[in-house]
This record gives sequence, structure tokens and C-alpha cells, in this order.
Amino acid sequence: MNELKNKAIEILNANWRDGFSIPCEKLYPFQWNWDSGFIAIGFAHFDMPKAEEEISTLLDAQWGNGFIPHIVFHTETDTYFPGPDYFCSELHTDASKKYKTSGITQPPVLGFVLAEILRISTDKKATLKFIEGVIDKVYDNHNYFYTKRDPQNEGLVYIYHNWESGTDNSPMWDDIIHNMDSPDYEFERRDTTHVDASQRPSKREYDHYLHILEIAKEHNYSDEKIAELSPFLVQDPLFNSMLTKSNESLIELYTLIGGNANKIKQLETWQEKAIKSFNNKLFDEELGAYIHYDLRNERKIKHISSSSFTPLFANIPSKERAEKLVQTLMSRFGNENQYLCASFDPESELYKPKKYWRGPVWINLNWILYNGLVQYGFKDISKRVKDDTVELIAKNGFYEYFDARKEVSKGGYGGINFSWTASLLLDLLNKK
Ligand code: 2M8
Repeated sequence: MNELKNKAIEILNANWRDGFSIPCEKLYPFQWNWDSGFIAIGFAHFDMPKAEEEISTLLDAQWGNGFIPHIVFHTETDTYFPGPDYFCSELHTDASKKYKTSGITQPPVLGFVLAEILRISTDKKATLKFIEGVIDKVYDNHNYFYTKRDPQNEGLVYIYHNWESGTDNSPMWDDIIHNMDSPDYEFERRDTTHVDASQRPSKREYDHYLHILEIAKEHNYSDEKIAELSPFLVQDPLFNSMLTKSNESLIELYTLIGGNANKIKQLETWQEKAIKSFNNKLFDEELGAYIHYDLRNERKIKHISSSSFTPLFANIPSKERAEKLVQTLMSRFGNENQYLCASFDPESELYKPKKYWRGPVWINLNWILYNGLVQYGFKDISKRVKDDTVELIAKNGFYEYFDARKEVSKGGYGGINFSWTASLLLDLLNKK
């Protein structure tokens, strides 16, 4: 175990740049939003100043309206597409003046990341002081989501791009994406020069991804116009679980800090509405799981993925519903020949065990699942998620994603020495 821990620390140190971390060499050369949150949790175990700097640097790129971009382009390099010249964040009047950024966001993890680093900290007073200095920015981000991304005032926010979900090419998006009449754009991909193209999204899929961005750019990233016109408008249970968990953490942290009654009240109002709508709208009795909702076409997306179980982490289901959810998890994903947890339903014909978010196991989703299961008292299954996670990494290395099939001997794919794989393994190994 110590060997694995040391390797994880070595990777995090190697991926550290001046004030932030890259997800991994070559493939992802900038700072990514939710990666940074997960990375900070790892650093908190051995280098708290870096954990704090990671978070501060990301928040430094926050836009005037509270929006936090999914990529901060700190350095000049043309090894990633789409880069700063494609995104043109300056089109939005509130965009960061200090950094070039993307114009889409990612799952809002920072609220619970602050609570996690406080849990890990051996100097709670100092860490709470740091949190006091940044917490309002995270609150402003939540305020952005609830005021700009919830057109029907439901307590559930939408994402307008599959890259905002973090689960980029999940089969969840297939119907929406393939019904789009996107142009055949000319552009030079960089990802497929770094990793096996068969594990990454196709050229046609990238056309669709760019098409959604073209519409947003045409309207200077206006939230109102995007809500009106974007062909992709989805309420995602993973994204909303991260926001809901972060609400819970912000309430806890503001209470510890003291003197923020109005903000706590507002967070409680958002939280109450979110949990209610989550359970009324996003739980599908027939599937026995939380689902994605296509807000543009007003219809449920009837598939199950690892995202379907993330509401456990945000304390959304009742005890009874949690039982049902876990039964679904184990009957579909928990076969003895499979590691937990495939990113897409292994029983679906759309499942692809080697292809990015269409099947492989991802360590950040396992970490979320593990913590959710622990919260609800599912001891044996949470232990299995942890053991499977450790085994996958010990057997294959610190990859970006992993084959869920146990019979595959070399099952690590995508980028190598991947930051959140290292960081979250470190956290899991340090947990009782
Ligand atoms: C992947 O996404 C980026 C776009 O944001 C890409 O494919 O180029 C996803 O796995 C995403 O969740 C992750 O944050 C990012 C960096 O690790 O890579």
C-alpha cells in the first residue's frame, strides 16, 4: 500500500505546474475545473498549501457573473483542441479579464471539496481561515446556476454541452447529438495523437460538440439565448448531485464560520427544492434509478450509467429508495466478473468496455459512489468499490480509465499518470 501511496504522491507532484495541476501530460495541458477539485483532495493529505493554491487559482479565473469555466488556459500550447482561440471567452462581457478560459463549465465540486479538505486537515483553524477567504466565490457560483440555469425554477440546473457533464461521450447523449444537423467542420484534433483513437470520440461526434459551441459563441455565450436555442439542454443527475452535495457542504461550512444567516437561508431554500425535484422528476421507478432529463425535448433519457447512482453521495434518496437504487446497481453493474463500477450499463447494447465514457471505470465516479454507499451504511458494497478501485490501479497503473471486465489482463486506457486517479486513490487509502 505504501508503494501505491508514494507513487500517487509522485504523480501529483509531477503534474503540478506553477499554481495548478494538469490532469496528465500531453493529453490535457491546462487546468480543468472538476479535476482541480479532486486533485486538491489528494494534495490535502500531504501538501495543504498546494491544495489551497489549486482551488484559489481556479477561483481566480471565475467570471464576473459567478460562472467557473471548465478549462483555464494558463499556458500557450497548441497540443490541445479546442484551445483558447476557439473558445474566445472574451465574447462574454463578464468573462475573466485575467485568463483565457473556455465558455462552458463542469460539475460544481468545489463546495464539497472545501469540506473534504477541512476533514483531512491537521490544522483545522488555518484551513477554516482559508475557506473563509474563498467560500463566497463558491456561493456566487451556486447563485449563477440557480439564477441562470434553471428556467423552470425547479431547483434542477441544466447543462448545455456534453463536455459540461464531464462524461463526454456517454451514450446518454446519443439521441440528442445524432439528431443534430451539424456541419462537417475542418479542424485538427490533438487528443488522437496522444492516445488510441478507438478509445476516443469520433470525428462526427466532435462536429456535434463544436456545433453546440458555435451556437453559444454566435450569441456571445448569453445564458438566455443558450436556454432558448441550444439543441443540447439536459438536467444531469451527476451534475445536480455535485451541486446539491456542495450546497450541503456550504451550509455546514458557513455555519462553522458564523454570521452568514442570509446565505445559509438561501442555500437551504435551493437545497430543499433541489431534493424534492430530484426525487419527483429524476427518479424512474421502472429502471429503479435516477435518470437524465432532456429539457429541450421534454423527455426522460431512459438509460442507466454510473451517474445514476451519484444522488447517494448528495443524500437525495430516502433510505427505502436507496435500497432500490443499490439493488439496481448490483444487478446491472455488480456481476462478479466485473469491477465496480462501469460508467455505462454493461447490459446495454450501447456498452463499450474500452471506449472512454461509454463503459470503462473512472476513479472519480468510484470515489463518489464509495462515499455515497458509506453514508447510507452499505458496508459490504462500499468495501467492494474501494477494493476494486485499489486492485484496478495496482494491476494496471494510474490510468485515466479502466476496463471493467476482470478477464482483461491489461485494462488501463487513455492518459497515464492521471492526477485524479492518484489523488482519489490516496484519499481512499487514507480512509478507514
Ligand atoms: C475529459 O474531457 C475533455 C474535455 O473537457 C476532453 O476530452 O478533451 C473528461 O473526462 C472530463 O471529465 C475531464 O475533466 C477532462 C480532463 O481530465 O477530460
